[in-house]
Amino acid sequence: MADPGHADVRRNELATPWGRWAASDCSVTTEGVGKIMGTGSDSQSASQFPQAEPSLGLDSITTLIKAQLSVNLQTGELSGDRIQSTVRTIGDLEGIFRDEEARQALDPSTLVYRVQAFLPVEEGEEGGLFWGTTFLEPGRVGDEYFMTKGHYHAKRARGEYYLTLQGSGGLILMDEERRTTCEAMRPRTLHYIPAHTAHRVANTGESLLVFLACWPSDAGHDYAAVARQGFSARLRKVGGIPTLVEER
Ligand code: M6P
Ligand code: ZN
Repeated sequence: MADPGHADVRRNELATPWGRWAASDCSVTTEGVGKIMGTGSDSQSASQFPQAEPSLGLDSITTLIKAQLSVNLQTGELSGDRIQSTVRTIGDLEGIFRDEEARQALDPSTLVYRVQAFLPVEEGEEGGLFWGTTFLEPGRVGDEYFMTKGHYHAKRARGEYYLTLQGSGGLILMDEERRTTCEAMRPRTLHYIPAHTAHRVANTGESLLVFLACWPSDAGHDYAAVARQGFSARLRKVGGIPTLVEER
């Protein structure tokens, strides 16, 4: 038997000093002081729940604030209230890729990515946090990997976190001096996007790239600044290898 307070990931159970929960039985809520809900007789109130490792071994996390969100930690899929879904196809991404002719040669209905965003407060409201999942398909336009549009935050002094769930890719970051860098994304990599930094993600793998994101509700998206000048480097397949290539 696992030590109390340690998650037995292999068996997908969470052991606590007060009993065990199978992962599928569990959800976590932040309503009031919060409580752990289980379907079995092991249910306990959160006031008794220890701080250590409360989420290890869980398949999903649920939060109840003004609205409810459940995150499937295997697939990234969100469910609950106030979830906004956006789909971007090849046809929507004019002017984003380097090789516009190659983009036009593709079926415009080809899915490039979709985003689910949990917006518990109004967009633009100060003090809230948004949560999202991006599902980015594998593929290329010419030698450039499928990628998100990319944006600065409209309020430049706002950062963001990305956490990769599935697949492999590159997080492309560009500061206001147009210096571009890239961080490798693979399952469980956590990425801190500093304020004043444009960000976009490219899928460099052969399978779906899924990542979670958390950003301030008053950050906003400034796509226009990126549309005007683009990023100063692009992630391209060169000699079979994902390579950050500077634009001339
Ligand atoms: C992440 C977050 C979202 C963003 C999405 C897609 O989920 O950063 O705010 O909308 O990625 O990126 P983009 O908006 O640049 O297409
Ligand atoms: Zn952002």
